[in-house]
Amino acid sequence: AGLTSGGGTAPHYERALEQHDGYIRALERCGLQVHQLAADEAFPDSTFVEDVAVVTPRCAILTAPGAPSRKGEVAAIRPILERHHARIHAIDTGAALDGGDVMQIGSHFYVGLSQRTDPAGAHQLIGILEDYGMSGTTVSVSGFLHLKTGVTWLGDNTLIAAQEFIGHPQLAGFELIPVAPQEQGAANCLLINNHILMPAGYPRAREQVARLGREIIEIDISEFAKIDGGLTCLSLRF
Ligand code: CIR
Repeated sequence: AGLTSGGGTAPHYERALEQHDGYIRALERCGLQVHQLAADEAFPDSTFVEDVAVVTPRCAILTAPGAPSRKGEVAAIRPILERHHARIHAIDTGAALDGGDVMQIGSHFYVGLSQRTDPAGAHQLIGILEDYGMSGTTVSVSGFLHLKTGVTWLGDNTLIAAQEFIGHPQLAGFELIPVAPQEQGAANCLLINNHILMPAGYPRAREQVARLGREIIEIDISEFAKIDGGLTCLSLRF
């Protein structure tokens, strides 16, 4: 029952659970320890846990989700983050910021200005990051739900990017792997250690990403994609 921009079929629940298990196994294969959170039945989009917090090595920041139906997700994540992070900040509820708009590359954070993140939310986040010696810049987003729906980091100086982000002035200086319009879903990849998690079903993008020499793990997340979810959205990594 999550939010969706498309009018397609609803996710198949049992299949979604299986795909979620597959995602967890893939994270473990990358060497991560996974803390699986209980389902929060009050918030159907809460499986997209990336949107409610930005976790950095120096502090964690609770966001202010841009979708009204998702604002209540934040309260439940605070005590969980407190177990792992001593320094927790929060974006003011009057502003809007979704974690899906935050692309971290080292100590620099690219923050998408999208339907879900406004300039006030982005600038608050960047201010907090700067207090900890990190930095951030904004990137305008028009054709995607979030920045990372259309562009993600693959390590070194490389991004995989949908057309909108090719030649984007706020992302200058990167080597870009362009995804074809019919493979747009491939732009949301997830680099973990030396592995790249890719959504299954995008052979052309896979071939290009393979040239980077990292191990590719393909994961079928078709049921989450039906409600605009990608690989990054389903976890918080730290
Ligand atoms: C939403 O519209 O909020 C969810 N159905 C999808 C959120 C996807 N999250 C992400 O890209 N970080």
